[in-house]
Amino acid sequence: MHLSNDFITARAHTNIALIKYWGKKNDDLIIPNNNSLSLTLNEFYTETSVKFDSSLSKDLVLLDDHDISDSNQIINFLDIIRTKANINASAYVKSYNHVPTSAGLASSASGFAALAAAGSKAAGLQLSLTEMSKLARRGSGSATRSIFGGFSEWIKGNTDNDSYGKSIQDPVAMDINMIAIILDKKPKKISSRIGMKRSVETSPYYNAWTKQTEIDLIKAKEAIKSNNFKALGQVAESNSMRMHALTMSAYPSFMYFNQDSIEVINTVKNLRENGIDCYFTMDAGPNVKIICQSADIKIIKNKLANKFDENQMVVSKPGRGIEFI
Ligand code: 2P0
Repeated sequence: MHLSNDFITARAHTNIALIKYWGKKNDDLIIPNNNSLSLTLNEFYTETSVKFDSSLSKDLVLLDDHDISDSNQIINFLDIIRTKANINASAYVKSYNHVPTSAGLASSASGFAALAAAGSKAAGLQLSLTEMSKLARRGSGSATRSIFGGFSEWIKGNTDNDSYGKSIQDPVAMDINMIAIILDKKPKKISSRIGMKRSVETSPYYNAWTKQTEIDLIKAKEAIKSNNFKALGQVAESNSMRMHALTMSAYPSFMYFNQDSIEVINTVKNLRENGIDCYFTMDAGPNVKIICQSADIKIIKNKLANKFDENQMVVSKPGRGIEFI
């Protein structure tokens, strides 16, 4: 393989699932139990530069200028790239998360997507987007979808070779925004990796989840195809609550909501009762993302302004897929 002499830099945007990934059938290869579907966002992204250098004695990994070279998840991922490229050299990785007003939404999705793109190219591999997506998946499941812009789907598959992301629609045709309501920047107490495993192993509702999610996915894809914002919002909100029901029905039970999350959810429902077409989705933490159309952003932010600062309400639009810069 021909190693690049210079750093290779890639940018990946994070994504928020409208139909969630929650549970694996293979923990090592990160093969999920169900397909998922997401919107890549323009405001949150990671830029990562990688160089493989045989004069280095070990991998050096900097995230926002902090040394995180002891991260097993990243070193293992670099090993996967080295094996694929048949090289031994250690890597120098410099990564920066770009999140407005340090929103605490930096995610492993944009991080591993950017590392897969920059790392594979720096190692001399020339991967297609599908192959890059399979590689990103080995770092973190949600990264599979961040290779693509707009709406993308992660096809669950069964093996390392048939579990990958694909573009559903990019650029996005409908007017769709996500307002991330930043309620807590602290790392979550129960990581999604541990939380989803506990849900698979102990929630009596887990089988119902996988069945229902197949139905939700069909509805979401139809809504995207027919440009139906309302139908997409409705199914995304229901699917998110079904995912959270798995945390509450696990043993020991756990919850990602806090009091502010519930307040934002109730505000969204109240706005809807008053004719504002908006929906919510939540991931493995208390932050709520409000799904809305451009004309309603102002009224939604105003409604929340008595409780939250302007910099706690970050508006995103659809973002682009992986880019080399
Ligand atoms: C998703 N989440 O579809 C779901 C919904 C959070 C809630 O993917 O174990 O960091 O690295 O594959 O991708 C977050 O989990 O988990 C996630 P791993 P990941 O976006």
